[in-house]
Amino acid sequence: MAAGLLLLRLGLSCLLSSGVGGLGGEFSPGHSAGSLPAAAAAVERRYLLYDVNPPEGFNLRRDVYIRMASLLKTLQKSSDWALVLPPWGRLYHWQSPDIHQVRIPWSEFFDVDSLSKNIPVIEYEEFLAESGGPFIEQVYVLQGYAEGWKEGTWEEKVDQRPCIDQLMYSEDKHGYYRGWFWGYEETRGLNVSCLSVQGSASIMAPILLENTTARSIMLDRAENLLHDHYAGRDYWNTRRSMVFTKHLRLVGDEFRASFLQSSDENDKTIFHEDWIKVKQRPSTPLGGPYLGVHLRRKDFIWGHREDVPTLHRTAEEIHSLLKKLQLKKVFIATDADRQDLEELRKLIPEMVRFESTWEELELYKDGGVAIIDQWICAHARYFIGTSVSTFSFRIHEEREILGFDPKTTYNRFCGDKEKNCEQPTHWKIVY
Ligand SMILES: Nc1nc2c(ncn2[C@@H]2O[C@H](COP(=O)(O)OP(=O)(O)OP(=O)(O)O)[C@@H](O)[C@H]2O)c(=O)[nH]1
Ligand SMILES: *[C@@H]1O[C@H](CO)[C@@H](O)[C@H](O)[C@H]1NC(C)=O
Ligand SMILES: *[C@@H]1O[C@H](CO)[C@@H](O)[C@H](O)[C@H]1NC(C)=O
Repeated sequence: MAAGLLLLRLGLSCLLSSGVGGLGGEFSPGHSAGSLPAAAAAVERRYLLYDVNPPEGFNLRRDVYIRMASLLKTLQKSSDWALVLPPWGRLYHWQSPDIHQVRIPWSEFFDVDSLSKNIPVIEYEEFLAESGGPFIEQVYVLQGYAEGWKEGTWEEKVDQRPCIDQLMYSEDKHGYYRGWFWGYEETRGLNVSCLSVQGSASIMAPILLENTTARSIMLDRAENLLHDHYAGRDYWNTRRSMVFTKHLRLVGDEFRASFLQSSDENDKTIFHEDWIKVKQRPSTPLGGPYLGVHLRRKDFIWGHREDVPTLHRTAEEIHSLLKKLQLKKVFIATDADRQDLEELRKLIPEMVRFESTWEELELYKDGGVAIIDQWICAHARYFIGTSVSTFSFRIHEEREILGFDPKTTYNRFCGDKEKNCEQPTHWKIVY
């Protein structure tokens, strides 16, 4: 189960076929830019849109963005494309009541100028304005192969196939397709069809370039595509371009200063907003004088996973780390429910948390609060997270970008009775 889970969480194909290291490697499009007619440059730009399976959370979606960005880079080699940023909303975990949490533009969470230095991106509302209305010419719903794959015979492929699951789109009386479309009810799809895919994101390039002339193409269930090259330079460039929006970073920094005696100057955590100018790993920072912890609870404990510890065991581990690291403070980011929080407070009286007021929550939204938590964990002297949580993975990456010693980053809690408690993999940053 663990390998399958990790596969989805990382979007890696190489975990499936042992010994084939080059799988999911760089893709070369069917034809080079040079073979295109000269007039191609004058053709209007085309739009790539995408969405992800509704139950998937914020941090897996951030990973799918990286996969789509590499597809876009492949498309760019042949013609002019822009990636349309799928508005945030209706996420299963964003359940704070009475707060409007749909149609949230990316600019609420990420610095769009920084994203633009990696690939051409536009917000959905810009797409509506630019493309002349709420129409998406072609929707491809991505799915696996009904017959599955045969063990050991991994090949990359994509084929038009009948839809396996019930289509989440329905035809209206004008023959247009209606669907979720990120909460934009007026949006219509002109054509919806299903594609079975097995492979990395860029296997879609020939289809988008050669099999359709649609100017706007949406890939739904885009998480079915894997990474072109996980943790390579292209991956890290896209990851580094995903700079959190400034106001959220500032809230995190103010919290560090007020409650954790932590400042960039003292901690030697230098963050360059203009990521493109950073050409090498920064010198190793010290980090703030606190232990950073991410405790994923909720659905991670409902399944009684053996790699997730009890709160009692968690508290023991935290206290032993504080002693070993000679730290007094522990910052805890968690999705724990009220009851768990009360118990945590008893077990770890020195716990520091970012607790937002209703007004703050309304302003930053659940996604913003999660980012603030991640930002604070990313600046800690030492971090320990939860096994196979993409929320924790994104903190690893943020610390890798800041240049932390991997020993202080790639750590996770072990289940109370876990025998082989393998620690997270160090994915080394590449510039
Ligand atoms: N503020 C905050 N929110 C959290 C924390 N841990 C989990 N969450 C919330 O719960 C969500 C995590 O659950 P999911 O929706 O399953 O997905 P995910 O973001 O891909 O992350 P994982 O499930 O942990 O792999 C996050 O997106 C947050 O909204 C935390 O430490 N702080
Ligand atoms: C794309 O076009 C090629 C050539 O016409 C065809 O063989 C292939 O089946 C098409 N693929 C899809 C997914 O439509
Ligand atoms: C819809 O798209 C599919 C895949 O490109 C194509 O085979 C089909 O002919 C299209 N249908 C219409 C009505 O255009």
